[in-house]
Amino acid sequence: MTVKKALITGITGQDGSYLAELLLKKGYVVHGMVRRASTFNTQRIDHLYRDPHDPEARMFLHYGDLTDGTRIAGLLEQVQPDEVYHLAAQSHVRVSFDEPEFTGDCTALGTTRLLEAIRTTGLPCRFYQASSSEMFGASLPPQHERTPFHPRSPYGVAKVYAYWATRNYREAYGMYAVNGILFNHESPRRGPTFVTRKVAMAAARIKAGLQDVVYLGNLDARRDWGYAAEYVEAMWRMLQQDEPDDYVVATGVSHSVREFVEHCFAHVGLDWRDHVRFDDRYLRPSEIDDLVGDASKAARVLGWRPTVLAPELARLMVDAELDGLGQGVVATASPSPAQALVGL
Ligand code: NAP
Ligand code: F7E
Repeated sequence: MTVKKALITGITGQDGSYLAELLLKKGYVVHGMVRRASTFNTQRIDHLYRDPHDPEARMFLHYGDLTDGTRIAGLLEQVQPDEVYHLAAQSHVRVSFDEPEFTGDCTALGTTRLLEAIRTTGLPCRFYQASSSEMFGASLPPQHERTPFHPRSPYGVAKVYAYWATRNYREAYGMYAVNGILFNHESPRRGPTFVTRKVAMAAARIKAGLQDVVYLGNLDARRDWGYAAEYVEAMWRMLQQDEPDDYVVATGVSHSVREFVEHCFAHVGLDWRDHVRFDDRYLRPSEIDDLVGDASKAARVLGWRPTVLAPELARLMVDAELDGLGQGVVATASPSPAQALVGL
């Protein structure tokens, strides 16, 4: 049997790390595009890495950036993947209001650069686009594949562009290109400036006596939070179908930020009201009030169903933080000035 080759952009991110694990377990050879940084940015995949000289090595990393189309085309020629999972993006909604131009370049045009590179190299590979529930924005829940888009952030706007670019390449060139429209999904590997991880870290650190309060913004927003490790399975299934199509992936249940906070603090026996303070710098110029995904198509066609819902997710994320603190991983769990800048 021939071994399948996958190229993952964003392999160093939350989803990229879980997807790399999944594909390696399925016997794939995995290539990942990594952007150059002055510090190491591979912590989430270090446990998967083997020296490329090792005959057992099946994961290979390559430098590349979404803003560099020439490099992307060269990488595709070199790797010749069967499947491309395009997960890289400037993915922070709040930051996208500060950096709308870069977000558009990276998150919107980056997708066109990849699609165009696939088209011009003529590779018969399948393409997955990491689309987002942020595209639905102000459209009322429950949101499904036919719900109109009304994005509420530069990030959402960029993802709508990338969604349509993916559909256009499918329709215009017959490419196997799909959109996975994923609702919020979280894990202990979530970036520390997203609200679930920020709150899980704070609950654990407050319990351990390392800090006293955490500053948050809008507690009324409602999100449909699932578990990232389960969502990458849906991505893979989308690329194994006979025909390319787009799918919503979600739990179908929403909770307010306040409820998520309550779950995290209750898990460590604390009353959140004693420890949560408001800071308006975490508000967004325009917000999304309620996202609830209808993933019935993914259940029907892909056979995909989530099992971890928000209350369990909150507990598992807090437990992971407590474990980290128990093992003396205080440095990584401690907010730094740089993290504070981007909204921790
Ligand atoms: P993440 O943790 O923020 O990871 C983003 C990845 O993109 C990282 O590997 C990052 O590299 C890379 N990246 C950023 N800018 C880049 C550039 N200019 N060139 C190359 N790589 C770049 O995001 P995630 O939560 O795993 O999400 C994966 C994808 O799904 C993203 O496209 C996101 O927008 C989308 N999405 C996420 C959710 C969710 O709830 N998590 C929901 C819907 C859609 P560094 O590690 O060097 O920063
Ligand atoms: O915010 C509110 C905030 O930053 C969730 C990305 O993965 O999911 C993610 O985007 C909610 C918002 O995620 C704080 O206003 C309150 O209503 O965790 P978040 P997000 O904006 O939903 C979508 C689907 C993606 O595609 C994105 O890539 O929480 N909130 N207080 C806060 N949010 C943050 N970050 N920090 C706070 O202090």
